[in-house]
Amino acid sequence: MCPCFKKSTCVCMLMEVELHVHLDGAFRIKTIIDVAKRRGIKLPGAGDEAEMKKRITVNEPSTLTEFLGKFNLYMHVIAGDREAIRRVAYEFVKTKAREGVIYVEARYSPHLLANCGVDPIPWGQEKGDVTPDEVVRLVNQGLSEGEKVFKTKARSILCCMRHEPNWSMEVVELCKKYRNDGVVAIDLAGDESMNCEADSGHRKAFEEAVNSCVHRTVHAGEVGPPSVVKEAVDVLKAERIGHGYHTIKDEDLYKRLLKENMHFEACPISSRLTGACDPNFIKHPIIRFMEDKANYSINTDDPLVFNSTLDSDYKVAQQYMGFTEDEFKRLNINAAESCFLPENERNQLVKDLREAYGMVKSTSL
Ligand code: PRH
Ligand code: ZN
Repeated sequence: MCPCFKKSTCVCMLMEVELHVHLDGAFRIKTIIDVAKRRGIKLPGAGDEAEMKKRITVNEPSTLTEFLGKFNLYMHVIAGDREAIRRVAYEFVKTKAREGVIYVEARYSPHLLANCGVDPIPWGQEKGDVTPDEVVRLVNQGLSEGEKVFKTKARSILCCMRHEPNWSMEVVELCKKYRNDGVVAIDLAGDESMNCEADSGHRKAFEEAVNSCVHRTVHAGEVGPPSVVKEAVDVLKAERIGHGYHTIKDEDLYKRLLKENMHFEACPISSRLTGACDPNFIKHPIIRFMEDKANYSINTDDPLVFNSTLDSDYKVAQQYMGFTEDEFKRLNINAAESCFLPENERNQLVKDLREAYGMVKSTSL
């Protein structure tokens, strides 16, 4: 991303860290069409790329529930197909490398990409033989192959889904099993507007995560009230908050989280299109985060569905919210400091960014 925003071929690329992006919200349309052809799956709009894009993307402010419905249009194409799952993970890293991202944490639900060992089998798929466990192995392979080729470090976060508390214990067990193979944390995603209070299935899973030292982030305060954020922090022991915009409605909670240096994973374009925030960007809560020097990052969330890139999210912040190059550097350093890598790798990432931003002298000189 070019911090000067003026020259399309500017060489002053800003290195970025992205912490909140859903793998299954970042598939390439071309890949969905390709895989559908190979598998003989009929697509809406007869698989025409422009038509598919029109149907899948949300272009005007909508609701979180409606937005989540978009996944129904394409998930069945990729789910349950080993080659496709590995491919989307590999391509994901390629896309992020092109955007200037040096470290990314990709999140997804292993259950939503499986066609066996999951109840109910999602997306109306026939029962097959791809389990959530194998999904994790396939994604790990795709990400690590991508990392080798494109040099962007990629790790993953496994999502529990608010409407499927029975899956959550297995999610945390997968986090433990694959902690040395690319999985860095657990998340709770899905429709917060419908399942405000975390079910005991999620609570038990997050308790196990705490006991097993698995890092934790939770989608909270995206469309839901501050009480969901409070529950995420106090009950689920979240170390980062996915979105968290509505925290600012509870001044005491917000001040407390500022003091505790809680990291907010903000996603500006997403928050407008899901109706999470006022559609007028000049009223966006991340302006408050910026003014208060809060610990937050800027992320895409679901670039396929929002027809966005990390660049477009940064541009929105620059054009409508008064973000400066210095603030972009600060928030990326915050992201690096709040990432879920082991300490030595995290410190190295922070150091690399500082050097790239000209904030410290390179030690190799
Ligand atoms: N808020 C809540 N859930 C979201 C979001 C948004 O940030 N974006 C994606 N998801 C859900 C989708 O159902 C997706 O299939 C799942 O998270 C796992 O990536
Ligand atoms: Zn999300």
